[in-house]
Amino acid sequence: MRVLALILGLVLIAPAARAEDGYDLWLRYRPVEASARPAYAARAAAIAPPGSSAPDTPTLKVARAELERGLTGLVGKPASAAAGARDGVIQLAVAPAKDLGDEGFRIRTLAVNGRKTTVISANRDIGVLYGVFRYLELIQTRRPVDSLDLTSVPKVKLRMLNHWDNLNRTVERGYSGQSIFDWWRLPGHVDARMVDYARANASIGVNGTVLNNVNAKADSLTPAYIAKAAALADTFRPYGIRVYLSARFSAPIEIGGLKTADPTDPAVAAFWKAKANEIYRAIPDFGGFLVKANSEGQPGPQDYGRTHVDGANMLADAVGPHGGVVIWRAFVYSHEQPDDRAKQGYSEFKPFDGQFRDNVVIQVKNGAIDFQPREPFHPLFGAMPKSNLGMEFQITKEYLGFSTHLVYLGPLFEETLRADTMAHGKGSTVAKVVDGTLDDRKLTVMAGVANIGSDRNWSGSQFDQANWYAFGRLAWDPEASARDIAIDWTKMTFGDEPRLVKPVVDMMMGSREAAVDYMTPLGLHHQMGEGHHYGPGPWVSGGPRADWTSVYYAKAGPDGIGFDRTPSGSNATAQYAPAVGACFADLKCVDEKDLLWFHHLPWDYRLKSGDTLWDGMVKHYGRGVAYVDGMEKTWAGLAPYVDARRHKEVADYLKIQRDEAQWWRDASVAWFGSFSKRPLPPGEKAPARSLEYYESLKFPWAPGNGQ
Ligand code: GCW
Repeated sequence: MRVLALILGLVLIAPAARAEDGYDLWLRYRPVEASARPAYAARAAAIAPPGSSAPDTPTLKVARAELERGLTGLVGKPASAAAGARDGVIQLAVAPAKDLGDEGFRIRTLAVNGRKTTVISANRDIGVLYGVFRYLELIQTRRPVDSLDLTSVPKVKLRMLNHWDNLNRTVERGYSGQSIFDWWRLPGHVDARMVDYARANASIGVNGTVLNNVNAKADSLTPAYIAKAAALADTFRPYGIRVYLSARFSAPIEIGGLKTADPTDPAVAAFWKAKANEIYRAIPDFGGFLVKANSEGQPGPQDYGRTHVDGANMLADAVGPHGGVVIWRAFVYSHEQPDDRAKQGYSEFKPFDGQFRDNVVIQVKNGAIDFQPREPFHPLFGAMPKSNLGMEFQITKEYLGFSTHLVYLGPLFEETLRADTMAHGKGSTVAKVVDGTLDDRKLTVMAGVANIGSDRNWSGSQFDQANWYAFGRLAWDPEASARDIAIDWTKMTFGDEPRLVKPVVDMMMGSREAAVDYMTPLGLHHQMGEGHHYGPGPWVSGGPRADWTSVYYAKAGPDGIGFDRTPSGSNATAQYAPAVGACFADLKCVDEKDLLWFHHLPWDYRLKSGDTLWDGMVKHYGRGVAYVDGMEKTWAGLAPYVDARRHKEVADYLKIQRDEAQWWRDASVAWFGSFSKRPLPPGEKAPARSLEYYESLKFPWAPGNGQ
């Protein structure tokens, strides 16, 4: 009897207790609450069957399947329109529309044959798929769908993920398990997860993916691996996603039997042409090559006394006839170059403006150093009007606490995109460089270094999914608002409970500033642990090169702290438009958030708050820790609104983050205090342990560091 009761009990509670683990991402399609359900159900009662305006292409098939799946979850299984539904039919249509381009869509409520119908239309089937995802998002975020008239066209042409995934399934700077690309079993077996990967990306408009690490192996270009990439391309194609490969510049030597990879050597050019032809035979819509050349030890044209232009154009000529592109990274710096590392990308690329082929894009990191918690925008934005210039953001949080810190990157992306380069006067924002409108460029790119891995929750943490999502939304519209995006994500990910949405969004919105505060406040940068970049390491010095050390960037000493990039220092400020550079160089104008990025200042320098620089720094660290404290408390109070498993995972991570924020604060205060030799401001606690203790910590197995 008792056993029976137990079994019965388990059966009864099972549906409610169904654990969510984050696998469904923002595409959960859980039932709309009873009060709102009938209204949505009435609008979405039936799906029109394929017809002449929407033939059954693979993309339209998946669009219909997604619509059915979404509606079934949200409001109940839709009927087939042919079965005589009256109002509330949803119809997909491919029809010419001048203003929609290749990928835009329109969603309108119209009377079709006397029936109130929602028509999702586009020039091409992929636009329809994007429209379907948007329509489902409208319901998921509880917007009215009664009388719709909505048009959306992506502003950036290539919206792509860059996977830093290795062929052995390790992921450089990956904190969410192994690579999701199972190279060994491909092409014989394509994991079902690849379809969900494609769905998720299509739902946010991502239309390209680079499958392998920019620190590339030539093996990716061998026939066996081309076949593997082709199997992925076949899987992704219905979702509008093209595959790209990182190309190792020295591949002609490693797999082509040549003695050189000199781009001006005809045999080398012939190798690449033949290689491109071979790839396009297997993958007719192959996107092209991504190249990291002459950077951090990677081979490149400079090995032969040639230039970035020689290298990029030679590859561009190989893929050009097939419609492919070459994305050439501007993340270059050399240890033979003693100049401020922040200046090297600009110095190397700016002189080549106008010399790259039309199908070359120069991909520039958001800032001039390396994906720091905060960087001023890269000076190349706005400085190369005659070249295609793409944005590279890092979605994976190499320098922002890995996947265990809750740091919503929307505000970081937004801050960079909204920054004004002043290239053509006020309003010349980075967003306008990226979307091509500033200099009328058509081939535009926004890339994000992926944070996706084999973890069930894809991104290593529930909240890191928001960074993937926000990246996609901002690539579609670089002028979108990080807060609006956070609201949508939260509703879709955790549900439309107002008592949950507002606190979660508020928490997310301040989380990046908090990380800046507890790691590198007031413009400090690159103070992380050596190599793996885990935890604080402001004392890191020595080693093969100065610009891999923390002391190079902070320049702390008895006299003060900060990197002088004004005309009296490295003069990096001169790489910006005059008005921007002058402001950065001027203590009265520069924003304090960038203070120590541009200035070396005495410990007693007065901040706007009236605090000395030293006191202000200590307070910033403390503020960051306090913010994480607050997040922990807020989240604990949200337990009633979040399923237990995801709630616990987030709570565990916040505890880790709280401890690590404190560690960052204590270690930094201990280290910099050894130079400032000033007391802590009143009320601030001394670090818990000695400086020697913090310096002694070693993390040989920190994730994301292996090849
Ligand atoms: O930030 C640095 C990373 C490297 C990375 C490099 C790059 C792929 O520490 O791991 O290498 O940037 O962007 O090329």
